[in-house]
Amino acid sequence: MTMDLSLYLVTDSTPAILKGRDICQVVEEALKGGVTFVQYREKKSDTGDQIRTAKKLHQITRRYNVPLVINDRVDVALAAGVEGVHLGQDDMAIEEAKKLLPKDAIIGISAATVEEAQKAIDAGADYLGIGTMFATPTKTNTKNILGTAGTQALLHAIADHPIETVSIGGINLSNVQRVLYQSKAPEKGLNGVAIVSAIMAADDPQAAAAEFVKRINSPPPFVQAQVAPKGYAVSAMLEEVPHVVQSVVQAHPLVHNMINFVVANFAANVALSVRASPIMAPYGEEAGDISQCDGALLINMGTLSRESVPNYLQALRAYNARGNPVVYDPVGAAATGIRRAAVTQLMTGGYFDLIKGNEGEIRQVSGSSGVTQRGVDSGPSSLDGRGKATLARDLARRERNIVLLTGAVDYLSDGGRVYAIENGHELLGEVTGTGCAVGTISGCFLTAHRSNKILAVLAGLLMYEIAAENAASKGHVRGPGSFVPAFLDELYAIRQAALRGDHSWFVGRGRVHEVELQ
Ligand code: 3NM
Repeated sequence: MTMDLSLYLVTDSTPAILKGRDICQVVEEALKGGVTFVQYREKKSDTGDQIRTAKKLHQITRRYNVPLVINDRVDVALAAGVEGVHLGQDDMAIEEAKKLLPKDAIIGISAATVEEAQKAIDAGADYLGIGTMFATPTKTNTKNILGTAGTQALLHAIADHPIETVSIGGINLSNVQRVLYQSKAPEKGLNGVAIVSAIMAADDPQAAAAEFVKRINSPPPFVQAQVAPKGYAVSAMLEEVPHVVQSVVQAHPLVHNMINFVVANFAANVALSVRASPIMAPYGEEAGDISQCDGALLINMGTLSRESVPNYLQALRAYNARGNPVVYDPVGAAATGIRRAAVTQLMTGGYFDLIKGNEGEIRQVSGSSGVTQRGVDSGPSSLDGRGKATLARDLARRERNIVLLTGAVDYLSDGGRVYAIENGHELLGEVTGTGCAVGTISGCFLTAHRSNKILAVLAGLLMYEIAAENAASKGHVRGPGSFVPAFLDELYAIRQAALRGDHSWFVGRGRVHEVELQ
């Protein structure tokens, strides 16, 4: 019997999950749907009952040629003659279990930390159950919520070993593709996902399992075919910029802004100036409909309220499910405890194609501790250029997305390359909303130019910053007040030139270089 962990079912007999149905019937339906591995997990019933149920389950799993293991109870596994056991950290030690079980028995071990994983590997575990992925009502006494970033770090630490792994906790149909995609370390990914409630409590366990199989075997909707080959030179990127700008202004993209009330009007005007169509819609219930228009979503948490995060999460899920781009601007991420918590909720709640923020915000999103922000300002800089480039690169690598770290020099990375962009003007820093509108612009470009996300963001940023330079150089611009209308005019002028196919606005203007990092 081969061990295929791709869709690993863990049973649960509590009434809330089984809802009066027969466990054997539910498991059989799940097997018909395509479950590849079954763990019988029973925390309450008597030993005799457990053995009887395990034997019945085994008759079924054998017909589907799927291994059955027993959670915790080596004695039940032996009595029922199943393929193996799954042991938690507080259960019998693997060394003891090995003495009792047949040589070919499968022994899986739960691991919540690198140390636990390493110890289980050294002791000869056959696979690891890594968790907890996300907090789950199915098991509330979990120790360590890893998320995709923590799981990726664990996989990276054991990448030298070929041991197979599944992740467990809070995995369902809406997040399974993201879990597999975002937890993957370059050298090692999960072999599968372990599911309790999303199959055991489903009204139709067979259909739920079949849908899991389908999703596990296809990339998430937000992953687009990328055309950026390795070693893509800056000069080649820059050559494409005016063409990308032309295609975006022609496309008239829609951008859905969940943005703070300070800058909503300005961001909407910026979108209009580049011939995009902005909708300002903070109400999550609307996102299902708006996401059908195949625009981009911007989540800017500048003026957070009690209602914001559930609304953001609802919209994020709608856009992720449809595969439309989402930009996250974690404004003031480190400023308050509430905002730090919002960052965690949003980062575990969905996939962002682009995360854009100042140094303090990007450090907070990356999980650095002790980041300080005074209001929404970045706070004292602790990093030089290379440090910022590395920070942007590492976050993008971890999240498998694009990161834009803004400042006097902007750093843009896709997890491999990092570009430093020196365009812009200091007057941008004297007006509210100019940073936030970069999120809006990025959404426009990501939705209209999907084949190369880093180029899309770069092109939008360069259009924006060159318009600012042009505006600041006008004789009548004396300060922030006269700068704003001039800036909108210059965005508009570039957009009109681009519509005509006139690329002269960009000739010799891009001040971009690649930062070489180890
Ligand atoms: N073990 P659901 S989490 C059985 O973290 C179990 O080790 C966990 O249930 C761990 O798929 C968990 O319904 C419950 O979220 C997972």
